[in-house]
Amino acid sequence: MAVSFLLSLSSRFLRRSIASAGLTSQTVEIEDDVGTTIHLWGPPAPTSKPPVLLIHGLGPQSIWQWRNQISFFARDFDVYVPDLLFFGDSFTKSTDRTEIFQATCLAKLFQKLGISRYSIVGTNYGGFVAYHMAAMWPERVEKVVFASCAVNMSRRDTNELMQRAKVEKIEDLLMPVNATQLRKLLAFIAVRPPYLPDFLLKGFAEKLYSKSRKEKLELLKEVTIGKNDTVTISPLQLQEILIVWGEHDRIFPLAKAVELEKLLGEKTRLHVIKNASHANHLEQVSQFNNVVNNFLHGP
Ligand SMILES: *[C@@H]1O[C@H](CO)[C@@H](O)[C@H](O)[C@H]1NC(C)=O
Ligand SMILES: *[C@@H]1O[C@H](CO)[C@@H](O)[C@H](O)[C@H]1NC(C)=O
Ligand SMILES: *[C@@H]1O[C@H](CO)[C@@H](O)[C@H](O)[C@H]1NC(C)=O
Ligand SMILES: CC(=O)N[C@H]1CO[C@H](CO)[C@@H](O)[C@@H]1O
Repeated sequence: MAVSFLLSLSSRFLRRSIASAGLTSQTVEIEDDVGTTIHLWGPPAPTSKPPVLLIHGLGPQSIWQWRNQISFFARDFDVYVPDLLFFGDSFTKSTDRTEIFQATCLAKLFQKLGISRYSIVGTNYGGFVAYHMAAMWPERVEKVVFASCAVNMSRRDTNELMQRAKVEKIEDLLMPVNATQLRKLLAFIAVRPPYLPDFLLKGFAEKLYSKSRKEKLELLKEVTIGKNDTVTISPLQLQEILIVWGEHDRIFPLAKAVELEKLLGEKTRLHVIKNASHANHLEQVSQFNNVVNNFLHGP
């Protein structure tokens, strides 16, 4: 486990496996006046396969987070894996740090790529972005998968999470800087976290969020979802929606998923993955992939 985990963190290893799935590294200027550049992995040109966008969460680089999905979905879909702003090689000169701005930039990206209709799979923070894309452009977004993402969270959920984690600031859990903090985060996102010695965890923690850390903290602070005492989102009426959740998720408890299923509307269904936590797409890979694949292929 530890060996494959370490190997997968190697950029060269990751890039080779992504390249063998037919994806290339691309950089697209979104708006010259604001200075927004998005880096993504995707097919060199659109094919006849349906496009699917995988949006990563807070954490390591996008292709690491989706490393067990990319090749699998690339068989039947045109898979696009963007880096959200201030992750990987994407950045902006704009001072807007909301997830709504991330959603707007991704929508512009796909317009520029000439892709008019696509499905989205978003995990964690990426699900917040997916929600806004689906709500703002229902004619472009076909199906949506919310993977471990409580778009119906309120300030109370955030407070309860901080209590569970015994932290005073949410970034002390979600953006660890040392081995102790990263070990805690791993225990929150995986049922069986990989065992890694402190010196390695320290190295990862130092590397993980050091690039653009200031801006990433601003992103966390400016998320509009979960800032209010009441839920602020409305149901998505037009899309088929799949919610995928780990039974033992300690970031967003399963009860949120059950509430979310009710909230989002009639076209929503929930799949619970047993013996898995927040990072269930990495913990129970084949179940996650099959469930999402069936949903994307479905009517
Ligand atoms: C880890 O970092 C946090 C926040 O900076 C700090 O409070 C804590 O003492 C650190 N822990 C160790 C073991 O260095
Ligand atoms: C928060 O909720 C209140 C009503 O409880 C509403 O007036 C306000 O606009 C909401 N804020 C956001 C950012 O949605
Ligand atoms: C739960 O999953 C872990 C791997 O994440 C595995 O090691 C363990 O055997 C599983 N337990 C059960 C009861 O299936
Ligand atoms: C925090 C919050 O408002 N959560 C909501 C999530 O969705 C359910 C179902 O509609 C609501 O009952 C919750 O209040």
